[in-house]
Amino acid sequence: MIYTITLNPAIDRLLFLEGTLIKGKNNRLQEIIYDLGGKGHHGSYAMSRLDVENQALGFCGTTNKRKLEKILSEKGINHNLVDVYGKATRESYVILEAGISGSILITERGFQITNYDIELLNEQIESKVRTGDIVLIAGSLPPGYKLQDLEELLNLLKKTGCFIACDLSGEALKKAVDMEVNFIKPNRFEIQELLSSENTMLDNLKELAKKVEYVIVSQGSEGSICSHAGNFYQVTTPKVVAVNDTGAGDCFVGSFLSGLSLNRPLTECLSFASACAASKVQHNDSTTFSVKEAKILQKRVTVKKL
Ligand code: TA6
Repeated sequence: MIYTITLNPAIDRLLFLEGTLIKGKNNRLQEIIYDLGGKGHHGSYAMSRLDVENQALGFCGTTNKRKLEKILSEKGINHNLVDVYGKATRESYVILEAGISGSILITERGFQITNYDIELLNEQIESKVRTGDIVLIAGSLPPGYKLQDLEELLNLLKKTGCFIACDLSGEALKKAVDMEVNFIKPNRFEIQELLSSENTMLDNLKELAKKVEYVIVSQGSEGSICSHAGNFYQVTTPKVVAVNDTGAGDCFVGSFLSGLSLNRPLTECLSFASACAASKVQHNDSTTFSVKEAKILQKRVTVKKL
């Protein structure tokens, strides 16, 4: 079983502009669409699309709970979220300019979490996760959720003997590395910040590989580099016309972990995840990708052992 944990959930509000974003001008909207937000939720979406059993865990504000629940249900995501009373799940703004590739993402900080909420979530996780499960913790930490809380959660997961994947950043990512989780996905800047900006990226990766079983360094349109079991792989991204890149990294992680859970060879997990993300960026919302399209794109992905 795979569990995803989204500590700081979101609802993505996609703002489609009539033209391009210009300061000092009234930038008119053509359309607004709501979509799932939050990195763990997106991971769950990818897994569900790939028919890999998973459950989305984490927090959910009660005041707009119906809105998030509706999106989760529409997307077919099995979930069991801890209610945080009197709070609203944040909205993230994804701005899409007409005829311009990519998106602008603006996020709120999220609602305040109390020790009581954290206890409820930890209890739930403890009762569900078993040896051999995969647990993905993804996205930012909400206000009130301290590094110490993350450490407690990681310790709790370690005790179960599950595979721990973390798509975190900043101090939270550092903590995940210190605690030697099984998977991380820093970008090329984060890996330098984690270790030393004077080292080459590959040297830093070699250093990280001593602590973390799978490290995937995302390099945007240049693809990614993965380290595992003493080997290093350069993975390309098929060239496509990007419409909305929001959620592409999450789609990669969800698809990659799906492949691992099915015991697929690493090179196949990497090429398929890269293809799923390439399919995702061609769609205009935060989640959609086509499995059929990904299978075709996968043929254009190369995975080269370095
Ligand atoms: O990666 C995309 C996304 O999950 C968006 O859906 C958005 O809501 C945002 O990231 C949240 O990121 P954060 O790092 O604040 O958890």
